[in-house]
Amino acid sequence: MEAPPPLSLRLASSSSLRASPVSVRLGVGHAVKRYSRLRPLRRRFCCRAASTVTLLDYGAGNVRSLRNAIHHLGFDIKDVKTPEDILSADCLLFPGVGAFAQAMEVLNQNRMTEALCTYIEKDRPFLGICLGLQLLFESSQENGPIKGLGLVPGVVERFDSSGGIRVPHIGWNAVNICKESAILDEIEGRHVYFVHSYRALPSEANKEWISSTCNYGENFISSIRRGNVHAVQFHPEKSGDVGLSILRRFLNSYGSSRSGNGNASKLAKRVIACLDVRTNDKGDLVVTKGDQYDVREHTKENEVRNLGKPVDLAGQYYKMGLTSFLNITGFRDFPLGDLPMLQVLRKASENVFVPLTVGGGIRDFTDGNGRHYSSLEVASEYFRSGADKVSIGSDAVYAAEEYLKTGVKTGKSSLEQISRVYGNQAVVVSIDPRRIYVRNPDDVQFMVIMTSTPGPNGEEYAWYQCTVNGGREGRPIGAYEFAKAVEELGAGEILLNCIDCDGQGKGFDIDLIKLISDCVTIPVIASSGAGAVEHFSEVFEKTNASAALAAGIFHRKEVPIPSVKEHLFREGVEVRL
Ligand code: 1PR
Repeated sequence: MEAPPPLSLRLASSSSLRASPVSVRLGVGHAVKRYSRLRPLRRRFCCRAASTVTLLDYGAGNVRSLRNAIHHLGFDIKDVKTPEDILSADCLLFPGVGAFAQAMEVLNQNRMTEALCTYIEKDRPFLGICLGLQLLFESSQENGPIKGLGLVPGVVERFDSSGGIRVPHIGWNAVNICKESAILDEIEGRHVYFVHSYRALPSEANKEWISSTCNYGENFISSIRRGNVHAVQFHPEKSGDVGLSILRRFLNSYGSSRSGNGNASKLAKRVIACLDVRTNDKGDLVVTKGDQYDVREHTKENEVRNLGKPVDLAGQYYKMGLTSFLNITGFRDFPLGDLPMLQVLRKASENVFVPLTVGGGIRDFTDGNGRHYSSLEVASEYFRSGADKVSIGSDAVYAAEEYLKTGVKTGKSSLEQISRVYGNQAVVVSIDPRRIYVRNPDDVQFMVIMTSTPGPNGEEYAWYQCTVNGGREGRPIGAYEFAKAVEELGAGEILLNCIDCDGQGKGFDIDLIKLISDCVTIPVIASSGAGAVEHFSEVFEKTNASAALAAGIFHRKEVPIPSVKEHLFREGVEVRL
């Protein structure tokens, strides 16, 4: 398999993948002058006439979702290859996923910076998304300070988690429209999808630009607009129908409007459907479901439990919520050789406009021909195939063990490599712990808790042992120690499974989820054991989980996702309906 191109405009491939750490030392003040040269509002341009949208894809993260959304809305795409492609664009989209420094390095290396500024200063139709908004500001503190395009006054800084908010800001949140923005007319009271750790704050100097703010511990800038120049911090291509309407309005340059009538007011709790995917004995890729991780039917044939086709189920879940794909045998396969899984992802992402997380087998790998692949290459292929976030399981356990032994961040682990290039918001760590009962807390060196479900011999204490390879091998590290270590190594979110509860339908392991969600500042997804809608309100009531995941009850259609959301709504839990 040809090495994926490095983080650069999809011009020509080159040999080495690793983006060299960059930081451009910032001289103060000169950037500010730029925006004052912006010409005042003159006339509104229209993309519809063009029907071809120019896309500035600098190769980081999941731009495939935006491509799918643009095609879904009936437009063709022209990729930027030269600065002239920017200047001659009728309508330019600039999606930015990943890290600020890398993005600026690629723009500077490809002489795109000047062209981009000129295009925007000419008030040409422009829509920046996420990093595509942040790069318009003077600079960012992300691995910096790093100089930005300097078109909008202000510095992009990390959310302040000292007040207890979890960073990254991941999930569905509401925006407050503060000026007529044309493309945002329909989102008042609706949830849109955010995934970021850095944000720009409103100030006297940039207030004329701001079209909406969002509250997450503080009011930050969620969109700007000036004339035909728009940019949003959230991801319209991942915000379901509301997001598609924003893109449609920009591409159709506004068109008819109707006001939003939602209930959105703050960051919503997320409900996630998980598809555990593997090949069955016939070699077909199926959605399976473990019974405490045992995915084989307890029949004479002992087949792999088959609960449906991945793309079909993903398509069904799209309308209702978020989806995760876990390639549960990725630890023994080589993911880049597992074309069926990549094809499933590409196919599923064509019609799924909510975030997709994909995991399984992400690690450095040497194939049968002795060709070495880095975990960054594996993750890049998942992102290019439509993943918004990648989930790392076994490889993160080994990295944490090494880190706890040496106390040194080598920067070489898959976790560190991928979060450095794509941003920690794109990296989930999946934990597969098993509950181990002990008579006395001093019996083990790991964090032990008083358990609310006594052991088989009445033990009152338990610790949670991490496992690898799909629960097949226990490791000398506790879930508590592991969670804290991976947060330090760059994880942006934790998917907290529980082997004991998996597929049991008796509810989430509240003890475990409370232990972990109280010891990290990144979002935690509760997983394993959901059997009824009440289990979801219970976990949000009793723990600081930011999301709750289920599999069996959704695949077997025992509990429809909408009924979970309606129940949570009735219980006063903010959810995206
Ligand atoms: O270790 O990086 O190759 O990743 C492998 C990934 O596959 C990990 O995320 C690991 O959690 C997952 N995995 C491996 N083996 C299994 C298995 O089931 N035998 N499934 C497995 C993990 C657990 C949950 C499940 C919940 C909810 N799936 O995601 O969906 O327990 O189920 P429920 O609602 O029915 O109770 P690597």
